[in-house]
Amino acid sequence: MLVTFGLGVTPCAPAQTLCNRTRGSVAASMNNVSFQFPTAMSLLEARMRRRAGVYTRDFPDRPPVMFDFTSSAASADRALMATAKGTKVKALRYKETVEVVLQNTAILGAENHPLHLHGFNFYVLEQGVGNFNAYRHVRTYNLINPHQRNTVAVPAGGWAAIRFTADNPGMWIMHCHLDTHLPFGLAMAFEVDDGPTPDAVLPPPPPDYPQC
Ligand SMILES: *[C@@H]1O[C@H](CO)[C@@H](O)[C@H](O)[C@H]1NC(C)=O
Ligand SMILES: [Cu+2]
Repeated sequence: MLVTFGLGVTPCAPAQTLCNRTRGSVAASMNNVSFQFPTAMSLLEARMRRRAGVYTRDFPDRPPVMFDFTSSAASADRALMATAKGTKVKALRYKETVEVVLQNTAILGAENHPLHLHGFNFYVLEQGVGNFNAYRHVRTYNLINPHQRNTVAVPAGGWAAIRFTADNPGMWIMHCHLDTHLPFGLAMAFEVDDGPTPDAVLPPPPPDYPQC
């Protein structure tokens, strides 16, 4: 996957105070989706109950629009700032190998974001400044002894390539660990299938699990 992330703008919600009616409010997004936390129930509960309408499985593998992600022109381009909202997950098969190139954008200013993945450790294969370029950068991947992490501070205006094996069934959020960026929507989630054996199936919550 190629996942762009950074700041943007969403229109004000009808009842939203402290929002500039003409310009909208600051948001953040991954692949142009500003993550909306579900309110009816958690993602994990919706997965368990197979409840429709809480999330969708259409988190995109690529940014919907390709542009010069880290250029100063992108930082002030109002056409790029608008961000869609959604509660979208990427569905993964059990034990699928996942490579994600995390690409910061300069929209409203490039910034260092510590991206954290729940449920897995990943390998950091390579990182750099500017735009990721598959022709130049894939051959520089460290496939011998890469660092294993659960958080990567992607360089401001740069990128990091990570890999992990989806061997942990469940619903796992990947998000910016700067606390203010999480409600802005700098998040997405992976939905990982159960595996073929009983020890690879996520058990249901215990009967006495506290209710919200
Ligand atoms: C993001 O989505 C919004 C709303 O659908 C759209 O107007 C905008 O052009 C998109 N921007 C990018 C960079 O994909
Ligand atoms: Cu951030």
